[in-house]
Amino acid sequence: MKVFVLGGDGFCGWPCAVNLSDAGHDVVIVDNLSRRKIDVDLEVDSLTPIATISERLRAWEQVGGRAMRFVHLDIAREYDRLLELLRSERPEAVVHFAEQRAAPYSMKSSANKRYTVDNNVNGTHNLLAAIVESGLDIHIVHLGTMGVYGYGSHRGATIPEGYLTVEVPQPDGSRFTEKILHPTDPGSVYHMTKTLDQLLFFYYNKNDAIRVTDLHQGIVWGTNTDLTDRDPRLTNRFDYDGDYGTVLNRFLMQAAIGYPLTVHGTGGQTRAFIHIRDSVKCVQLALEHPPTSGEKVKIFNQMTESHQVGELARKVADLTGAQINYLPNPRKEAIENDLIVDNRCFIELGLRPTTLDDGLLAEVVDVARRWADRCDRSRIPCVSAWTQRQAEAIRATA
Ligand code: NAD
Ligand code: USQ
Repeated sequence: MKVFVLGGDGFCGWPCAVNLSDAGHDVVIVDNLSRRKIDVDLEVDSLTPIATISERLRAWEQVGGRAMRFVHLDIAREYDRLLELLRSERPEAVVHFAEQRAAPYSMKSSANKRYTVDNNVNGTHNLLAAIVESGLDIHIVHLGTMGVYGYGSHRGATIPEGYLTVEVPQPDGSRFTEKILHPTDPGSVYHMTKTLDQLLFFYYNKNDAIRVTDLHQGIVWGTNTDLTDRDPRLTNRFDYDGDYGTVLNRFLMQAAIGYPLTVHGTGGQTRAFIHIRDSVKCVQLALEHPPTSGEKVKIFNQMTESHQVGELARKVADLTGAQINYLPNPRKEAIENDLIVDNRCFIELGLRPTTLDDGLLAEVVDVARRWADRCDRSRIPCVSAWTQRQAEAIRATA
């Protein structure tokens, strides 16, 4: 099928595009390369050296991959070009990764907050409006986040896949049951944009019968897939800095360079995780099992296991001998939370999860060790504070 991969030059999007191409789909990558420009502005680089998008596409063809095309387009700002592209190419599906995805980056300043909201909400809305205006029946597969459910206490309840069944009391004492979108509880401006995306999908699905699969993805760890490992020019990015690096990959890189693992607070925060290889498989499964016409938004929890941050640090320390440093938390978040997640949809579709205990931690340590000399240690601390209070606590211990 013809598929657009919006944000196909990014960390999750690039291995996904390559995988879909390998599976026989006709892939068009649409990206404004903003992530590469943010690296330049932040004066930091991916730990792994990454080739330009043209070199990536050439390398993919040279290793025998089906040719992919690239369109340089900003989906949040270039509505007319996006509409024209949909009309001329007539894709059957669009995989939407094209958002500013870092919570700390979104909290750095009011300029960053406004950029994240403008970029993410406009981008998603432009896509929906353009699909309606094109008159085409295009399935959207969107990368959302587990963070829409929030990380307060769920009091031991299992987080369902998107919808919660509630009982509503009536004045006469009777009750009716209804399935509603699970209440949202975002923990950053970035996460908030994902909860707004959810509402946009709900509305356009109801009003225009747009078919949408929203993937509530956990934190992605790992770097490469078997396909991006085929040639150094296909290598995926590895973010380790305080703004874009995510917790497990950061710990693995820190262990590799002998930097004490940066646990925020007590490390009692529990989060959901998924390996990049499984992320790529899930997107393919979602694409190949679209909602039927008239079906409400399909929501899958795209995660394979939950862990506490402190427990992850201890695992990495046991594996590598790293020291652990408990730091004042720059974020305003619960000190500790439970997280029990229903992920049956993907398991029933045949996903066989790659777990942390499969020895892959060691594999990532190898990636991190290999490129350790590219690390700028001064960019490791997380300095983006959620409020003045957190900023003062960080300053006091600096
Ligand atoms: P990334 O920043 O590496 O990739 C995003 C890509 O989208 C970049 O190539 C960027 O240039 C492009 N982009 C951003 N705004 C755009 C615009 N307006 N027009 C065109 N292109 C634009 O991020 P990622 O880690 O690959 O994340 C991709 C998606 O997956 C995001 O929506 C993110 O919220 C979601 N997600 C990521 C993780 C994770 O751990 N990385 C976890 C859960 C969900
Ligand atoms: N953390 C540390 N030490 C660090 C970095 C982070 O203790 O050095 C803690 C944070 O305080 C937080 C947790 O680890 O409690 C997760 O932080 P993270 O940066 O790994 O993940 P997060 O900000 O939630 O964002 C990432 C992606 C985002 C995606 C989200 C999925 O950047 O795009 O949506 O994971 S989820 O976490 O399931 O919401």
